[in-house]
Amino acid sequence: MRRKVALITGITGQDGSYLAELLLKKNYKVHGVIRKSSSFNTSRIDHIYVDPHNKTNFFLHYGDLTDSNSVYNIINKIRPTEVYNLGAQSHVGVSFENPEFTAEVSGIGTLRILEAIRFLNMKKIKFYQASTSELFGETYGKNIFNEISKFHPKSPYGVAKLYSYWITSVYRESYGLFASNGILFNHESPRRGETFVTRKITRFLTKKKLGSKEILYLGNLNAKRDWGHAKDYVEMQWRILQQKKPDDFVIATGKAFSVKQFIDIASKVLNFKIEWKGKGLKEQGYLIHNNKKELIIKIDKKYFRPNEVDYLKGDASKAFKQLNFKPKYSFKKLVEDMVESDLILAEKEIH
Ligand code: NAP
Ligand code: F7E
Repeated sequence: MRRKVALITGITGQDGSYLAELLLKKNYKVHGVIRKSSSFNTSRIDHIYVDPHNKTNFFLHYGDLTDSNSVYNIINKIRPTEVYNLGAQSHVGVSFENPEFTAEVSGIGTLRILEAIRFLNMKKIKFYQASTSELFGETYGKNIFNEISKFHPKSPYGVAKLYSYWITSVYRESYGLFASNGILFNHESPRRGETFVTRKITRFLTKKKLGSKEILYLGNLNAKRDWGHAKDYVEMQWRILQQKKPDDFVIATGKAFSVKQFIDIASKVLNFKIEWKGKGLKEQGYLIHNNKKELIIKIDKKYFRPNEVDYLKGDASKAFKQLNFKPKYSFKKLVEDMVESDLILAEKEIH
């Protein structure tokens, strides 16, 4: 049997880096697509990179999801057995500022890969699409979403991903491709981008622990999300492609916490106590320590989105049953992992 060869778009991102590690451990040859950038963008994968002049199972290729030729050429050259499409403009807030770019990358980018697979007649490739809980958006009175819930995206990002979800399904049904969607709810880790709310909070609080004088400006503190750990979730991406048949799966923890609750729990890990005062745009967070009160968290309107998704909680029953999904990280363990890692980073930055 041919050795498994994976192609990962978005390999420099949070999930791409964990997935690459996982697949290397499983003895895959792993190829990743990286974008040309004027400054280094490979910090999450530097530890697994080996100069290709030496023996390695890990290879990087310049390409871009907005460039059909690069997508086609890479797939043609590598002839992967599995393709994980994790590349995206993945920031919901930014998608309102760059909607067209978001559509090109997070929507049409998926079509470019599927078309390359079809043109090359590589029907044996297994294709994974990184779909998202942002497909849901509106609750319609329900407090939990599964594979058959109604979609109603609320951002250009959500709409771009909706296109990707459906084109994946259409190529599966029309051309018999092994093409599956993982509808993943929020997942975080010490490698989460620093402009996503969880990492923004853990970076801030850990620097505060070491004496920083900064103030944290946030948007909607009452938004609730179903937060899991990226390490648990990339394992499910792999398992989705190991199924006998292509299919779509929700991956979620089934528990939702607010941004404010995330702050409270992260603070507790650092032996901090936060006192909340005021309401709405006037809400403020005070750090209580040594009998002193310090104003450390304020609201800034600019972090609200034009259309907010207030509440997301997932029902992953199908994944629990079919993929034997058993997350290793609870919400508390996830927060602890992020805080502990950012504390080490903050200490390094000081010295
Ligand atoms: P991330 O950290 O933002 O990583 C995104 C990756 O996409 C980066 O490697 C980025 O490259 C790459 N990328 C951006 N534009 C590209 C382009 N034009 N061509 C090729 N690659 C491009 O995202 P993540 O959190 O790992 O998420 C992975 C995937 O899952 C994304 O598709 C995301 O939308 C989806 N998703 C994420 C979550 C979550 O909670 N994390 C939940 C559901 C779905 P650079 O490093 O060069 O920017
Ligand atoms: O926001 C609120 C914000 O940007 C979470 C992406 O991985 O998960 C992610 O999208 C919540 C939202 O993630 C700030 O309004 C408050 O309600 O961390 P986030 P997201 O929008 O849920 C989904 C599943 C994906 O697919 C996406 O790719 O927190 N919030 N204050 C804030 N958010 C940010 N970023 N910054 C704030 O200051």
